[in-house]
This record gives sequence, structure tokens and C-alpha cells, in this order.
Amino acid sequence: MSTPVPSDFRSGFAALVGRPNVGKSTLLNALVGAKLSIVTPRPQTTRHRILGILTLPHAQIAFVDTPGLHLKAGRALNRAMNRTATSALAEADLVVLVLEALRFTPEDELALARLRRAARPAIAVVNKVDRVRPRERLLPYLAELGERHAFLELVPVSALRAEGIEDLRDTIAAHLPRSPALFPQGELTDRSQGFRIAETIREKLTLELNQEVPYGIAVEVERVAEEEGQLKVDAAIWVDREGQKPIVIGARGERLKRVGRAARLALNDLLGRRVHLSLWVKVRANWADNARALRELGVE
Ligand SMILES: Nc1nc2c(ncn2[C@@H]2O[C@H](COP(=O)(O)OP(=O)(O)OP(=O)(O)O)[C@@H](O)[C@H]2O)c(=O)[nH]1
Ligand SMILES: [Mg+2]
Repeated sequence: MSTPVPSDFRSGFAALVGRPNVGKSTLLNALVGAKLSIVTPRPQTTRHRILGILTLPHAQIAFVDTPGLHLKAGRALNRAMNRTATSALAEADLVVLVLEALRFTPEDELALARLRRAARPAIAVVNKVDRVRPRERLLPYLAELGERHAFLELVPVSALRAEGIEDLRDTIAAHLPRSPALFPQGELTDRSQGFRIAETIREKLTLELNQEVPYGIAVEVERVAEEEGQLKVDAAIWVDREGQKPIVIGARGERLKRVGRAARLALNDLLGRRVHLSLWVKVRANWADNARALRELGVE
């Protein structure tokens, strides 16, 4: 027998969109209460649409994290990232435009233009308010934002400090359509274990490489196997030029070792068990401009 659904239950898709680096992925993780999306200080970290499902007593919200909308999208990878974000926005029941407190750049303008074109109901989330002292400095910014677009709500939060997150959940839920839950209770994401392993490795790699190999890195999990009570993971790190290989590996392999260690610890946490990780650096010339390579890496 199925549980009766109260007639005021709400459910739908809420897309988190905005320019790179405003904190969309940090916000997804805070809203859902699980590390589903990777986070780095570098813009254009997220490359895929990532679903995170939150089931509350009165609502179920299917959050969709998206790549940051950006100008200068020259490579096939960048165009695909913008397409992914734009289509998530167009398909959402509610658009959550994420902004960084006190800033409004040409790329924020681009995100707002996409939102206007999709003509979806939208709320604006002003993130990183922990950096604003005193908080009253936000007021003129919020007033300006309200003039730029007819947002249903303007919600200041700090995703990093998890401030304002519960209110934001309730606000988003209240603007979703009346509907029974779209996903089974307990479901958290649509992403596979392999995808989450690859992303965890890419996060540690990006943190370690900092600015040295800009946007030229992809990670592919080649094998996951049960061996002697451990989970053995083999993954390839794709660089797009031969010259980047020594940079990723580092002197005497030190850098790759550090990445491997950080990734293994994070994977032990993610998978709740001991992981044995082997990383291989491989060259695939211009993979970020190669439609087939992108498909193989799951970039839509
Ligand atoms: N101070 C502060 N920093 C934040 C906050 N939220 C996120 N950040 C930082 O902002 C940086 C970018 O965060 P992400 O969550 O990766 O941003 P994003 O919008 O997903 O970026 P892309 O995936 O590149 O589009 C990271 O260094 C975060 O730690 C916040 O509320 N306060
Ligand atoms: Mg992101």
C-alpha cells in the first residue's frame, strides 16, 4: 500500500544557474547536505549537470547544479558547458540565479539574459554574504537586483557557512508546483559511482595544479574492481598537450603522489571503505575541442 500524499505536497526541478565561481556547487552541497558536486576556487569547475534530490516532509526538491555561464566560449567543451546550463535553465520549474554579493559582471548579465529568454519563474540568491560587513551594505545591491528583473524573491545566503540555507530550502519549495514526489524517497543523485570518483580526483587535481594547467584536464575512471578486500580504482588523467604531462606528474612524481593521496582519502570517505587508487597521466591532443572525446567523457 502506498503512503497517502498530502494534497499540498510540492515537487519539481530547481536549477542553480549563474556565472562561474559564484558558489553554485557549494550551495547545492549545502542544500542537499551531501558532497555531490566538486568545488574549487577556480572558475569553470563544474562541467556537467548534477542532480541533487532533497526530500522534506512537505516537498521534494530536485536541485540541478550547472556549469557557470561564461563569455569567450571558444572550445567545444566551453560551448557544451554553456548549452548544458542553458537547457537546465529552460527545463526547470524554478530557476535559482546565483550571484556573488555586491558584484554584477558582464557574465552575470549573460546569465540574466538567458533567464529572461527562458521566461521561467526565478528567485535570486545572493551568495557569499559572509564577506559583507556591515550587512546593511547589501541593501542597495538587493534593490538594484530587484530592478533588473522581476524575481519572485531575493535571498541572501552564505553557502560556505551554511547561513540562510534552511530558509532558502523553504522558499524554493514554496514556489514549486503541487505534485507528488518525482523520485523515490532516499534517492540522492542520478550520478554513478564512477562519475563521482572521477570528479573527486579532478577536484584534488585542480586544487593541486592551481593555475598551471588551465582548463586542460579531464579524468576518466577506467576500472573499478574488488581486490583483496579493497576497491581498486584505475583512472586516467587526460592532458591536452605532451608538455603538460611533466607538470601534472611533478619532480620525481611528487605532485601526482600528493594528488593521489588527497583523492584516496576523499574516496575513502565518499565510498565508506578503503580504496586503492592508481593514476596514469595520458595525452590526448586538444581533447577539449574534440566532440568525440567530450562524449566519451560524458560532457553533453
Ligand atoms: N566566502 C565565501 N566563499 C564561498 C561561498 N560559497 C562558495 N564560496 C567559494 O567560492 C569558490 C567557488 O565555489 P563553487 O561552489 O565551486 O562555485 P561555482 O559557482 O559552482 O563555480 P563553477 O562550477 O566554476 O561555475 C570556492 O572557493 C568556494 O569555497 C560563500 O558563501 N562564502
Ligand atoms: Mg560548480
